[in-house]
Order: sequence, then C-alpha cells, then structure tokens
Amino acid sequence: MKPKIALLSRINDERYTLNQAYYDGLANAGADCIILTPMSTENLHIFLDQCDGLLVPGGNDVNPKIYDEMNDGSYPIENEIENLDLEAIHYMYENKKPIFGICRGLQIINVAFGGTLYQDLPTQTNTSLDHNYSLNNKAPLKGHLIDVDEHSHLYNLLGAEIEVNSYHHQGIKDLAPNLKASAFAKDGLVEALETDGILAVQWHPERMTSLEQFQALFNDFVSKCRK
Ligand SMILES: [Mn+2]
Repeated sequence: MKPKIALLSRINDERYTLNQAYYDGLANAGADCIILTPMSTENLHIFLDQCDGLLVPGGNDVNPKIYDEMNDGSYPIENEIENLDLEAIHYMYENKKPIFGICRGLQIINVAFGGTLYQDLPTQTNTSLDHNYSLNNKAPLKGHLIDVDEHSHLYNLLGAEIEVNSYHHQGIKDLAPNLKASAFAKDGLVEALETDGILAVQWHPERMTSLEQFQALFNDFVSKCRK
C-alpha cells in the first residue's frame, strides 16, 4: 500500500488553503496525502494514527507568544493553525513517525521544542542577505547558497554547498535543545535542521522539484514513511 501522509492546512483570506506543489512532491514520490484542518485534539489523533508521516508546510508567521515574546513584526497570526501544527508535531514525534518541515514548518518545529525565532530578519539582524529574494524577484529556483554539515543526513541528499530559494522574513534565533542545525546560509542563519525522525528546511523544495536534488528530499521522506 502507498504510504499515507498528513498535510496540514493553512488559512488565507478566510479560506483553508495548501499550495498544490506540496502534494505533487509527495505524490511523485509515491505517497497518498490527506489534508487536515483545525479540529479537536481527540479527532486529530485518530486521523494521525492512520497516517505514516507528517508534512508541516509553509504558511504565515508563528505567534511569538508561544516563545514568550511580544509581537515585533510578526504578521499575520492564525491561532487555530498554531494549535493544529503544535499538536500534530508533538503527537507524530511521540509516535516516532517521520516529520518533514518546510519554511514555517521548520520555524514551528523549532518553537514546538522550545526554540525561538527572529520575528523580522531585516530589522532584527545585520544580515546583508535578502531572505525574501525569491519572492521579491519571482525566482523560485534562485535565492542564496547554503553550506550543508557533512555529518548530517541532508549532506547525503544535497552535498556540501547548494543554492536554495528563499521566501522568508523570520528565521531561527535559538535552536531548540533536541534539534541539530544541518545547513546554514552564508550569514550564519540556520537553513535546515534534523533529529531522529525530523528533517526541516527553511527554503521551499516543493518549488524546485524540477531539480533532481530537491525532489530527492520528498523521495527520502516518503521512503522513511514506508518503513
Ligand atoms: Mn533563506
């Protein structure tokens, strides 16, 4: 049977939404997907019990209250989505099922395990990189270089240095204690993290699957969900 992957919905303009590219990356890797909307914890667990893995996609900013900060450039906030993401991440992690985080997915995974975020990179860091390059230039295959840790799992998929796209204005400040950074932008910002069962990236590989290495991230995740 094909692996079943839970994809978490987003809210935009009073619609539940999810970009089709996430689905395509997983479907091309041989998985079936179910999109989960906010719901009671009890039923969320019942749905997740049926799934072999969890993809936490991109979305809006993480509510800084979760990491005990006042709002300073985080917008917009969707509290129902915060609860959905946090509950699903903790439940799948406890049940030892693979989790793949993308963009906001990486950020909320870090926050779920006790990490913090820069709420707005241009105003809160002295970086000279444009981490919103791909959005500003409508360039889904262009952004900035990253260095991948040679001792990481990600290194097997991407190699030592590769260009990734960049569609974010927030980023990891303090990494959660149980997570390991596995790639960095040239300004030092964490661009990927991993720990047992979790791999998360700050860029959008679902928009780069025309390049083999980025479809490989979906193939790798789905193969882990098969086990
Ligand atoms: Mn970036």
